[in-house]
Amino acid sequence: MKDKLSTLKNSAKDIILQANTLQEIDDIRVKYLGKKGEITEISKSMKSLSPEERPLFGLLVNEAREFITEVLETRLAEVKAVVKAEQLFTETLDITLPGKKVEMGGLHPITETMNYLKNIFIEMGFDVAEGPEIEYTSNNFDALNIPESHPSRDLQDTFYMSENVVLRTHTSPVQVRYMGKNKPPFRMVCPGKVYRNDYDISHTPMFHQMEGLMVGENISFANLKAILTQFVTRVFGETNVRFRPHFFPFTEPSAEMDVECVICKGKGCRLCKDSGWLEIMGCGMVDPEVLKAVGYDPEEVTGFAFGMGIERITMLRYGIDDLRAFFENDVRFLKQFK
Ligand code: 2NM
Repeated sequence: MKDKLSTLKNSAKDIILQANTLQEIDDIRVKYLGKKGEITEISKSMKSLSPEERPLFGLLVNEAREFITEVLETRLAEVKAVVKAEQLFTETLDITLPGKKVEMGGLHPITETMNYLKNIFIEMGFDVAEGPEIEYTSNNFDALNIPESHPSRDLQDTFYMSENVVLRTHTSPVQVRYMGKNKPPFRMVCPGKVYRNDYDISHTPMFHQMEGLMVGENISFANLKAILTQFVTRVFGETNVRFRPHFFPFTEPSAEMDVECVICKGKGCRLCKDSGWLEIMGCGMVDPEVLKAVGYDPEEVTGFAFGMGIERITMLRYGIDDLRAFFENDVRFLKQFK
């Protein structure tokens, strides 16, 4: 019996040392130590032994089981190490390969232009204010001297939320609110979205504006011309400008400001409709009625105001000839402004 166990141990050891896979090792474990394994079978022969012989036999069987277990475990660790090493070798990844490219986004040309224009005014000492896009008619029309009968108040031109509430049709209500909270002297601009019920090749129901306002003692049309000429020079470079008389309900006198055509430099072309000039903003001296409406005394302070469309200026800056490009958000278009 002792010899039989000794033979079993040796043959088990030989087989185990030749095992090369986790599966083989497990099969060997079952073959020797499993429920129907050889060690189990041998221990069954205990029954046929005399009581005196049994303790020694038990000791030898246990010793054989422990021996085989230990050899198995040692081999198992070796095979696992080999499997791991193979894995590390075959499953390497080349960290020098270029990664998947994540494209950076960029600002929309309207946003970028708005920031650019805003900064020019900030450098000239202007404050920046924003306000709600849903406004009272009192701020959007009444305080701005726009009469009840004015066509811009028409349902056809303005989006009404209710009788007294509209989507602002310009950013001027921000200036009305600003004048209610601040005392002159001040200079401020208000960039933002505005809404008009108008939709065709050259109009979108939402567009962007920036308006400005400077109020104080003895603010004059000369100050208006100086500030706006400086501004236009910063945006378009050294260029001729002109002011044409115009009418706005909220300014008196009022004017439109033109720059020499950026394409033909005044010679006349398709863009400027052969006039040599491009209209870029409206402006004027704040009407005394507007100053009164916000509680200022027009005998003490005067002011100038102006307003421009951001889409139009962006188109002139970048030579974009179709307004719709701004709203389609085709990445091939947007990418060009990164
Ligand atoms: C324009 C043209 C001329 C303007 C006037 C005011 C206010 F609030 F002071 F009355 N804000 N904006 C103004 C004046 C706007 O846009 C074409």
